Amino acid sequence: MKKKALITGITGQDGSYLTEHLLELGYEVHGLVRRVALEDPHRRFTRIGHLLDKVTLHPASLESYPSIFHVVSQHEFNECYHLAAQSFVAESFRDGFSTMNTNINGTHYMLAALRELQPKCRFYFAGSSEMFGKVRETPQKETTPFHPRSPYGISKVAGFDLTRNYREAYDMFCVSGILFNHEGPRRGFEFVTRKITSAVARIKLGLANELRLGNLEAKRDWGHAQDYVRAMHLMLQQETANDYVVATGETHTVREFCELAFGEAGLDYNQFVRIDDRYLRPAEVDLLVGDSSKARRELGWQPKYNFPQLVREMVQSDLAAQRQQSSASSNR
Ligand code: G4F
Repeated sequence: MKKKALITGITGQDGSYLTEHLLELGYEVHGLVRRVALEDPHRRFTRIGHLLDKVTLHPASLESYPSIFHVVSQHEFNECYHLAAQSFVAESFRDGFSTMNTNINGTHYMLAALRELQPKCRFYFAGSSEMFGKVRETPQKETTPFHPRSPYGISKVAGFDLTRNYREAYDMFCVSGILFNHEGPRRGFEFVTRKITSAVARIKLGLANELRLGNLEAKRDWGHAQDYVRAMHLMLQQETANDYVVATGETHTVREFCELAFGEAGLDYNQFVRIDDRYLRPAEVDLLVGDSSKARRELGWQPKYNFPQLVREMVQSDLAAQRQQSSASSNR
């Protein structure tokens, strides 16, 4: 019997990599998507366009319990990966209310529907290193106290607590992955890594001459999303439900990312990067670096990509895409 997985956020970076991984493992994959996305597949399904004939998509909204209840009542799922969220930290400062509504209620609705209809379905919650915020110790691990610094971080702490509460109160197999930043060529353009690598490509091809950024000294533990989705799956294959930190254990500044990314294209970042106060945050998370020894020991997980490989792949992919776009428009 094929295992059935339900993924919320299937159209995102992690959702698309996780879908590929589960399909390779022989799963039947279902995804929860907004109805507007189904009506605009060319624009909304760019990351899963190549998978559309291999997955089943269901319209539902994280803001509507009945729509989630309906999907969960239609199929018997073995595993549910709840990845969907308003995940851009800067946006959560602009509209904390909708971030909280979507992220907290959405998680609660998923858990409540599963408890009601399929309490045996294993549940994965996409926790975040943003929960550590103003870090109390370095590196951060599963026992490090949370001190979130943004509405987004607060919403993820609430989701983490909800997940643990369903595990403890209803004896459900519910786990949280505390994932540090994870990137790749499918990363959204609003996040700093992709903002940098896409700008490098435009600058290299003479289509732009500067890149405006905020805090260059912020430090992040950046891994590759393809590595991190393997950890999500492994967490749901364990005998007992447990939470895990997933991280590389290395930290780099945004400045270092710039240096490497521009260098990959033979450019000097000093000539192009400008500081713009608009990209500074009201409260910053200065330093993140994770200790994933529990995941490595218990899940047997380890990343395949290192930092320079991640940066290289992102820059090369953006250069190729930009070249293709430029030649397509010059042929028109
Ligand atoms: O790429 P970012 O926007 O990611 P951030 O805030 O660390 O959050 C990401 O990782 C979390 C896991 O730890 C996820 F939970 C979350 O959903 C998201 O995926 O910013 C990284 C750093 C920040 O310190 C930011 O202040 O880069 C700094 N930065 C400097 N200039 C900038 C910019 N970030 C953005 N997005 N844009 C800038 O111009």
